[in-house]
Amino acid sequence: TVGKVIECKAAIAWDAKQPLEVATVSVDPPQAGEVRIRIMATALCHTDSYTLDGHDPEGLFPCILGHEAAGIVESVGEGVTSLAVGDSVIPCYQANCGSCIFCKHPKSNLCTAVRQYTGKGVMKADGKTRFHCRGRDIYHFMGTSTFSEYTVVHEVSVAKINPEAPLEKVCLLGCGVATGWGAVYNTAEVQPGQSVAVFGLGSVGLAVIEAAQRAGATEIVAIDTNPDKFKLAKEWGATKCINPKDHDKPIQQVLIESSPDGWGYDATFECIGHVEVMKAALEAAHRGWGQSVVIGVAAAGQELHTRPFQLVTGRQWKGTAFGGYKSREQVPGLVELYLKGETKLDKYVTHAFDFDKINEAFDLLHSGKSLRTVLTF
Ligand code: NAD
Ligand code: AHE
Ligand code: ZN
Repeated sequence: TVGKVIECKAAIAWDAKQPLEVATVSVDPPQAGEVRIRIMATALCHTDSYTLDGHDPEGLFPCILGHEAAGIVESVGEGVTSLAVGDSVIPCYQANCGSCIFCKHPKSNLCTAVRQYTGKGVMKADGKTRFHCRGRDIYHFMGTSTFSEYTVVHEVSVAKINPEAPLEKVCLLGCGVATGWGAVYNTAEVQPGQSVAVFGLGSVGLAVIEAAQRAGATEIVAIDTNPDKFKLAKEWGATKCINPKDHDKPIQQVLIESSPDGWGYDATFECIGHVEVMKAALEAAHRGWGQSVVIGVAAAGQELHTRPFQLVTGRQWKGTAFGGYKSREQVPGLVELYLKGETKLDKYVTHAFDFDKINEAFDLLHSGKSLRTVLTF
C-alpha cells in the first residue's frame, strides 16, 4: 500500500540564529526501511539550541530540529519488520542496526548504518528529505526531527518501548537524561565510594549526579556559574556545590585542594560544551587514575588542550555519545527502570507547553530557568 502525504504542524529553522517558524509542512510516506511516527511529546536539549545558533559543523538549513521525543508509529515502509503501526517508540539519534562493527563491539554505540545520511539531513533510501514546505525541501536533523507532529525516521533508529509508558515523560530518555546516566554507568563506570565532580547542572549534569549517587559515589561536587542551580543539585545528590566565580584561583585548583585526599576526583564530567571547562575537568581528575568524561558539545573549530603531563601522570580523557547506550537494545530497559519508579525522571520536566510556544521554550532553556520543557501538539 502506498501511504499518503501528511500535512501537519512543524517548527522550521529557516536559518541559523532565527526564531523557529511554526508552519504547515508536508511529510512524505515512509520509504523502504523507514517509519513515520506521530510525535506525542518532544523536549528541547541544549544541542538543538547549539545547532540553531550556528555552532554545529553539520548544521544544515532549512531544517526541522528536535531529537528528544516519544511517539506512536503511524505507518511503516517496505521491509520494516521490527515495528508496527501503533507501537510506542522513542526515536534515537544514535541508530542501532545490530550488525555493523560498532553495534557488534561491546564498547561502542556509534552505529554506522545510517550515520552518513543523518549527518547530511537526508534519508538513506533515496538521499532525499521527507519534509517540504512552501515548495522547499526541509532537511532532517540528527535523523530524528522531532519538532514536527509527524516525522520520518530510519527503522534502525527507533526503540520500541512499553506501551504503558507516559510519553510526555519518557521522551527525556531520547537524549539528555539517558546520556548523563550512561556516562556514569557505561563510560566512567563509577564505583561505590568514589568521588565525582560534575561541571554544568542542566539536565545532563543532574542526570550524572543522579546516577553517580545510585552507583554509590560518596563525594559528589557540583559546579555551575549559575548558583540558582545549587538547590536542585543538592536535591539530586550533590554533597557540595561550587561556583567558579566565587574563587580567584582556577576551578581545577580549587577542586583538587578540596578533594577527599587532596589529589583530585576519581571521575569528572563536563556537561556544558566549553573547551576551557573540559581542560579544567581533566585537570581536576585524580592523579594516577582519574577519568574525565567529555559530554558537552563544543562549537565548530574549538579544540582541546592541556599539558600532556596531565595524561602521563595517569589521568584519562574520555567522551561519550548518548551515554554509550546501544539505543534500540537498551532504551526499552531505561523505560522499564522509570516505570519501576526507580528514577527521578519526572523531576527533569520543569515546564510543559503547547508546541506553538516552542520559541519560549528555547528562551527558558537559555535563561537557566528550565531543565526540560516538554511540548505537546
Ligand atoms: P543546559 O543548557 O541545560 O545546561 C548547561 C549548564 O551549564 C547550565 O546550568 C549552565 O549554567 C552551566 N554553565 C554554562 N557555562 C558554565 C561554565 N563556564 N562553568 C560552569 N557551568 C556553566 O544543557 P544540557 O541540555 O544539560 O546539555 C549540556 C551539554 O551536553 C550541551 O553541550 C549539550 O549539547 C551536550 N549534550 C551532549 C550529549 C552527548 O551525547 N554527548 C547528549 C546531550 C547533551
Ligand atoms: N554534529 C556535531 C557534533 C554534535 C554531537 O557531538 N552530537 C552528539 C550528541 S549531542 C545530543 O544532544 C553525538 O552523539 N555525537 C556523535 C554523533 O555521531 O553524532 C559535529 O561536530 O559535527
Ligand atoms: Zn540532546
